[in-house]
Amino acid sequence: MTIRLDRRRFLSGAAIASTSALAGCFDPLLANDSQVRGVLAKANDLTYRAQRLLLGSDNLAREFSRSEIRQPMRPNGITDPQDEDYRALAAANFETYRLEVNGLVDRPASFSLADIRNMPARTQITRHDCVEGWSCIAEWTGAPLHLILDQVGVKPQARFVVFSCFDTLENGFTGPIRYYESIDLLDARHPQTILAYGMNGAALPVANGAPIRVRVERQLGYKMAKYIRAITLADNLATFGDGSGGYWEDRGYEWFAGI
Ligand SMILES: Nc1nc2c(c(=O)[nH]1)N[C@H]1C(S)=C(S)[C@@H](COP(=O)(O)O)O[C@H]1N2
Ligand SMILES: [Mo]
Repeated sequence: MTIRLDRRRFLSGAAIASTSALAGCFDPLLANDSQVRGVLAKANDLTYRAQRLLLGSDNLAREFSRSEIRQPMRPNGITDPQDEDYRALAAANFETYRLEVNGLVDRPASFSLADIRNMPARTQITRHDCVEGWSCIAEWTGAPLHLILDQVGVKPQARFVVFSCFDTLENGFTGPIRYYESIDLLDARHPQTILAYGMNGAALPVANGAPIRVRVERQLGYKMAKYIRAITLADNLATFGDGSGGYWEDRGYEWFAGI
């Protein structure tokens, strides 16, 4: 576990030094020091293997009781996407929303919010840990991701589940850069990995990712993509964003952010 502690210390040190508190998260590697990147990438690989061995594939993250709910569920990062397609959906109360599921699947499909709400639901009270060092406890309700994966049929060569989001964080050379994230199939099929549409007994608020955000309870907050537009099964991450598996990963964060 020393690797993890070192990483945390590194990140919080960098966070204090950083002046770029973009959207409430920090970019510890803005300097793009390739040596630091290389070391971190190796440490991340070790952390990933070690934690995968320790955690096994089905160990549950701790769940809490209702009286332990610690609020507010502090909204972080983008909290009110201004993208036109998203505004139109929000104005229609997400009745026209479709979740696209594509890539390495046998039967690409799209699901309405009603489709997702009609699936067997799972409710869990869990702690959300942001890399910035704060945490809250909230109750989440949603459809287990494995149910959706089973409906579309995952091809054997698929290794990753990539979440594409509606919200734009910045404008890049080739156009707007939208949030995205990815996890492996072990986490995707984990019983606590849900596509959440409910929080604390009410519909998921826009600030927290309406209409759908993923919960990946054994990893840090930035893995839990909000405003999910599409889910793509892939055999590698090179063709998404800058190729590191997520918006923040492309800016130096670890891909495997085990808690
Ligand atoms: N689409 C999208 N998902 C996102 C973010 C974001 O900016 N956009 N921020 C991430 C970060 S850093 C955290 S800590 C959590 C915050 O979730 P909350 O707003 O429900 O607290 O969402 C994560 N998922
Ligand atoms: Mo975060």
